[in-house]
Amino acid sequence: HSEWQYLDLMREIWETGSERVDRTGVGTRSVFGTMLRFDLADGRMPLLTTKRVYWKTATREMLWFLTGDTNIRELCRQNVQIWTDWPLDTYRRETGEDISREDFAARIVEDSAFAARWGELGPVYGKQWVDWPTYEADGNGGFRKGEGINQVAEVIESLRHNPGSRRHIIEGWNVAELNQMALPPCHKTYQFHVADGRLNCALYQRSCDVALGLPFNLWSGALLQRMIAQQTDLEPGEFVWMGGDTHLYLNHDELISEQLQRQPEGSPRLEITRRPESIFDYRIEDFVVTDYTPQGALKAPIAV
Ligand code: DHF
Ligand code: TMP
Repeated sequence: HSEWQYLDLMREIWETGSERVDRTGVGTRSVFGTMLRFDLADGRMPLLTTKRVYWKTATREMLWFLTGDTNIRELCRQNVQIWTDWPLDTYRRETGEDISREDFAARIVEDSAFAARWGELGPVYGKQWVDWPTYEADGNGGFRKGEGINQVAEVIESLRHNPGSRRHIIEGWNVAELNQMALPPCHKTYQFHVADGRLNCALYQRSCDVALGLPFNLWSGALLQRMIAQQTDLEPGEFVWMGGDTHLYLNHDELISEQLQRQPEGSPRLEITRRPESIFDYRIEDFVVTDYTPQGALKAPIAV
């Protein structure tokens, strides 16, 4: 079962990882340079069965990336709270107000001016993926903004017209704009590859929270691959995930010991029930998961 790769990685990090102080102050055990591989044939997806993974939440996030949006308002509207903690942290620090997460998310939804002021993550994934900024000479020795680059649309074009290319890349790491981002991209580079009529995808993730982030990242990366495969009339091939600093937070100890006692069961499949006009026209109803009967949810605190 392909999920053993995830569990083995978790065990290896917990048992042999180097303990290091990290940005959040929580502390991690970490190994550097890791790889997991999943075959997406027959609709199979890297969706963990040893705990419940909220794949609809992750799917809503992926659809939100594809719109180019970088404000959490649309996510909060759909009751997706996976990005709320970072703007909330900034709000609490800057105003000194001890607002609850629920009240903060409600205000983001109700009050558009509040959302514009406090809900913005900066030029993160969505912006870089579909509207990477360019600059051009204004003729007076200065520069003006040029038209943004839609990397997602361009990769789909290049997969259709030049499948043999080794340059099918979507990049999130815009060096010039990192300081404006709430969090510099973790899943930073996607590369696509066509061989034998199949679309392969490699994802490089510079930093990985194995207990909370990785289950989402595996699902979402494979989901993007499936949508692009559908749009380019290719069969889904292999999904190769590569991690830089691959870590477990020390305060996830209970989740880890519980999850490592479980065994993978069943192989969930994803059906995409419609073929939208373009990669930008998918809706949440288009995705149906079958054969998913996960073991119980496991909660753990996220390091902000
Ligand atoms: N920071 C850290 N420290 N770890 C992350 O994984 C992370 N991920 C981010 C932003 N910053 C991060 C974006 N992705 C959850 C999952 C993914 C995610 C953010 C948060 C999360 O909290 N998952 C919980 C609850 C899911 C839910 O309530 O829907 C989980 O149990 O999977
Ligand atoms: P860092 O910017 O200091 O590396 O912190 C980012 C943390 O968030 C780190 O624990 C990795 C985690 N993370 C994921 O694992 N997956 C994600 O998709 C995101 C956004 C973050």
